Amino acid sequence: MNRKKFIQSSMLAVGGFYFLNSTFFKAAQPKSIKQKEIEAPIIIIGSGYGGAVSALRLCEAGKKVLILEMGLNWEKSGIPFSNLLKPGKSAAWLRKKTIAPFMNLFNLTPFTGALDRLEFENINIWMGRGVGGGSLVNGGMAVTPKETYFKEVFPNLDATKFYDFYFPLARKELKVNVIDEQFLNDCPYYKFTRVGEEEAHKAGFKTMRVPNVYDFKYMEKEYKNEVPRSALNTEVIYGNNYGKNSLDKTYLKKALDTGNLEILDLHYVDNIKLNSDKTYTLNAQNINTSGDVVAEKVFHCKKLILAAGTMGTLKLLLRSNAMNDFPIGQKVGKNWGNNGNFMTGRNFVNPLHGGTGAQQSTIPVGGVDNWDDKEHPFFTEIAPLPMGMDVATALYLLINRVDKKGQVSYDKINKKIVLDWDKTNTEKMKENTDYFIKKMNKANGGTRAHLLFDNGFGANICYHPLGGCVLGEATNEYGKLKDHDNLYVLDGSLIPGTIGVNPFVTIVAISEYCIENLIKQNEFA
Ligand code: FAE
Repeated sequence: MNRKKFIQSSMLAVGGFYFLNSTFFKAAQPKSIKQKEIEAPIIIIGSGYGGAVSALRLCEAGKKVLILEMGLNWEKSGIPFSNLLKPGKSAAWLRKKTIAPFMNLFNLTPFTGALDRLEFENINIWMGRGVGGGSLVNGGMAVTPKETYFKEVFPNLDATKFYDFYFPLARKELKVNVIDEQFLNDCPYYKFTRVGEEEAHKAGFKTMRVPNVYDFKYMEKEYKNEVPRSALNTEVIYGNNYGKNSLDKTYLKKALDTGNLEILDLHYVDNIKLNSDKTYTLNAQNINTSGDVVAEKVFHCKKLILAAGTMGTLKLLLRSNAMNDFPIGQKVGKNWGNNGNFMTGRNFVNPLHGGTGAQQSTIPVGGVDNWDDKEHPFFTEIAPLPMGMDVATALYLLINRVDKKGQVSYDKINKKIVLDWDKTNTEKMKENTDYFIKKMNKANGGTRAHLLFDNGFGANICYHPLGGCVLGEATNEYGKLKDHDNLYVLDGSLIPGTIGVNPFVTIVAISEYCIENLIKQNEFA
């Protein structure tokens, strides 16, 4: 085949061939499926944080980059995101029911929505799908880790360089800002934060203001009804139509503006092959918004960056290894963690004074910082619960240390990834949660929210999967995968399972550090 032409199309036999390759999508009209061969110098799989950072820096260096993203380009599609009270197209990735952490009472018509959930025996993992990856659905909390913990997690990195340069750079590019204290004190939509902080203080905990990428000036205008509402209209985990500086508005926009980036959305990469000339062949499926395969595509590239998110990258590596003898070292799949995520809640919170508020902003701005407590180290977000009525319930997402790491592997027979993770991995997290809830209730009244999760303990809720392809272990010091000359991993899988706070600022900082050095070393020359 001629690989010189940038784009070539050819009709190939389908039928049996297609079904062998397919993982979970179905063919729209099998007879009409075309197989296309496409060549690009640099391909990035995934358009989340790691992918967006790599794309921008490579494009700025004058390189032509192609991003393959399985989710939809929401901005281009013109399809609005739905809110929590009226879930629609964006609410779930090809599901018949919503997949929020609880209260999934809504039926859906399957659509390539922005929120996806991977289900394992002892843990469910949520992630974003679409151009912008997790930035489309996350709470925007932009937290820089504590320097002492960063040093513990990454003993080989120059922490001073990170705190002086890469973290500030990440915050600037992501447009991180902080809510105005007066607005926070006055706005009824932040009663849940005010109550949460007062109660935490009463219980003897320290609180902290949490920065965010949501534009708080925009939110102030929302409140005054000067602009369309988003955070104040229960929009968040199914996407925000306004206000949030997701990656499509920051890194990806800048990269596209260089003219060097092309993004193909609704392109799912199923597996990768390493060719004898050290280039890569990618087998991909172009789907429509119902999940039907409309074209089988084969991409060829000299340089490949895996930025499919922790679970996506691990699946690609492990599946390609099982299918194509794709070389991966012993360390791939090891050192995985849930970033200590543990969800919990309290009922009968502030019942005599209007509970936590009937109207709540979806953007968290407060947290309890108990990290320095030797016995019970944790950080917890004071999370909103915007149900459209006051339920006098406080919701918390704790972030703990991960004392016992998990492992990801591939089950060849059932063709799926397997996660070695059970109750023993979350024991200490549960103990911390119990301690926190008891202390809060003792000082303020209230009960553990027994009807939520498993009797109030959400050990199985994970928003922050990290690790499995750890920097300096499975890769070299800048993310180049061991045993490869032309493949790099740049996403959450580089972080060894824990970072002590919400992770995207760290993912961006690490990606900036890696891509800068890879470019300096002429890896993409
Ligand atoms: P990610 O952003 O997940 O991007 C990976 C991309 O690759 C996605 O767009 C996928 O669709 C795409 N992809 C995967 N597999 C394939 C394939 N085979 N072919 C083509 N494309 C593929 O990766 N973090 C914070 O710091 N603050 C928060 O407030 C926060 N809130 C969160 C709330 C929710 C509900 C969730 C789910 C996550 C939250 N996170 C938060 C976590 C954060 O979004 C996550 O750590 C990052 O998005 C991970 O970034 P990556 O670059 O690793």
